[in-house]
Amino acid sequence: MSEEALSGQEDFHCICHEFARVTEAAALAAGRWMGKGDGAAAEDAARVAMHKAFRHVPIEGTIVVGEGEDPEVSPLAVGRMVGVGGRSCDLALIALEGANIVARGQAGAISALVAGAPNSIMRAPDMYMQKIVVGAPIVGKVDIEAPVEDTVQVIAEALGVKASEVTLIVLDRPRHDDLVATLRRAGARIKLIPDGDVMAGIAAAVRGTGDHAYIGIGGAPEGIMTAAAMRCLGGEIVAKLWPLSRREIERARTFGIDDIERCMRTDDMVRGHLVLSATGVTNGDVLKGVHYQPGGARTQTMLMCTKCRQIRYVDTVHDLKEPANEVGFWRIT
Ligand code: VTB
Repeated sequence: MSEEALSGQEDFHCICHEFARVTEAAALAAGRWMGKGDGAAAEDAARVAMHKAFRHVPIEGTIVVGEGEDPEVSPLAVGRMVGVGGRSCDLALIALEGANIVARGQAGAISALVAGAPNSIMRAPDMYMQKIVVGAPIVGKVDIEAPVEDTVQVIAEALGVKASEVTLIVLDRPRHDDLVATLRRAGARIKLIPDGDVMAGIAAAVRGTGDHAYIGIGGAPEGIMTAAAMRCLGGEIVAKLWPLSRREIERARTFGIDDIERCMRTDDMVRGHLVLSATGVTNGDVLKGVHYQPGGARTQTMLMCTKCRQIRYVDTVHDLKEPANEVGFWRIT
């Protein structure tokens, strides 16, 4: 199947909008769990809703980055097929990025998925990945092997600001204590986040958020999702897998990754035309979360499509009244 298959170049009828419904469904389900202290339940709800929503999408989608690695156990696991049939595509998905964020009612949880032509998305085991994510003005300038002090300097120069004016997002984890100390010595401003490094990367690449880069060690699946976002946004991820054991190195080999030390850039992780849909679950700097209103809910989705060459903010009011009215009455608040 050619790369055109996803968007059907012949008549240029792109189906990217279909994917927004899928992340919206997952976000609507997860949003109900905000602040309830149960991240696992929020995640389960998002997964069930996402899986159900795929029943209406005209694709033959193969999950290459998914929810778990055992297709027997999880319906959204790597290797499972979703969709009602149609165009063949690869999918990378995270039904709920930031389960603990939802559990605590904090900022920045999303539901996200990426679709591309077959073999356009890297298969990677569920392990850690060291990443630096930057926006367009800094593309090609950062190096994952460079000392972080130098990285801060490079970012500052590319943006035309002082090192003390650069804002970096870092996952709040003990493994980042040294990194944070070094960044502080370099003078940078730091935003520590509890979870959600896909959204952190997007925030760094989108203008107007005040965030300039995401740096640190997070999940590899999230890294691949971020690579897709960077392709759509014109930013860049530089990354390296971060195995914790010999077993993980061997597992990576079964995914065809022989050189675990390899430095990767965006194009090593994703290629060709891509669609990325991300819907806010809790309010964040880039996306609003699910808001409830009489008889329904409102969601905000960022739908990026390289084929359509569009980034759309899809603001959707969902009629959730039961039973559904034949003629809807809308009060958009
Ligand atoms: C990050 C973060 C995710 O996993 O990738 C993180 O962005 C990495 O794992 O939201 P640890 O939690 O072990 O640090 C998540 O937190 C999802 O679990």
